[in-house]
Amino acid sequence: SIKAFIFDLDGVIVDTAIYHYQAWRRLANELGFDISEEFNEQLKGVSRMESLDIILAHGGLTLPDEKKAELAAQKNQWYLELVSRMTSEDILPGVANFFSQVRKANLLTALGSVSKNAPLILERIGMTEAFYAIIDGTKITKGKPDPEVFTKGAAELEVAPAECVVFEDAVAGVEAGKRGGMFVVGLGSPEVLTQADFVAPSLNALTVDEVLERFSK
Ligand code: B16
Ligand code: MG
Repeated sequence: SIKAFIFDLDGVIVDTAIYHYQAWRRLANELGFDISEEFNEQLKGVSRMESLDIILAHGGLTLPDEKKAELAAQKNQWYLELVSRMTSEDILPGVANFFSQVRKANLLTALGSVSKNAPLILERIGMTEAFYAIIDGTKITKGKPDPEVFTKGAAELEVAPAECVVFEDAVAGVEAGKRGGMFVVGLGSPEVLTQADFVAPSLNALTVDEVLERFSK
């Protein structure tokens, strides 16, 4: 039976993708090219350095590692300026209600985010206490679509992967959950999140009972 829900952060609990995009775009512009919002889609759920590599390739640039570290740090500084203004108002619609149902159902909760800034964001929005386990970018060696971020979450909760449901908005994240042996609810479009067990537009469109019924055998 299902014992735990594991949540992605960006795109599920909050929408920080827009801040990542603004900061990466500022960096690309300084380097002499631009990135579109559509291009930004492929950066969702991908680690900071991997994102930088994708952006530099898009701009046709090859740079030494020291320069890349400098650029990633600059982007993060701009990103943090945006994140530091976040409050509980930035929690996505339906999240608070969904979490109160999760508590009533006595389910365990974990965060599975590749972001090194995840703990800071949870503090800003006042949701640190909503998670029994927090797995972030500092605790993993491989980003999504590797399942590490989710399997570590299950291990910390002391539950089996088959007892977990992952909530994910990114293609790489859905793949990570499936590779980890978990049930995956995709949040977004079914045409995009084809590997998910089922897809809903957002947590606002779901009830905990509905999710549990889908995966009860
Ligand atoms: P940081 P998630 C991911 O968060 C973002 O989707 C992705 O765009 C970002 O590059 C990555 O975190 C790393 O973030 O630079 O803050 O360490 O979707 O796994 O919650
Ligand atoms: Mg996400």
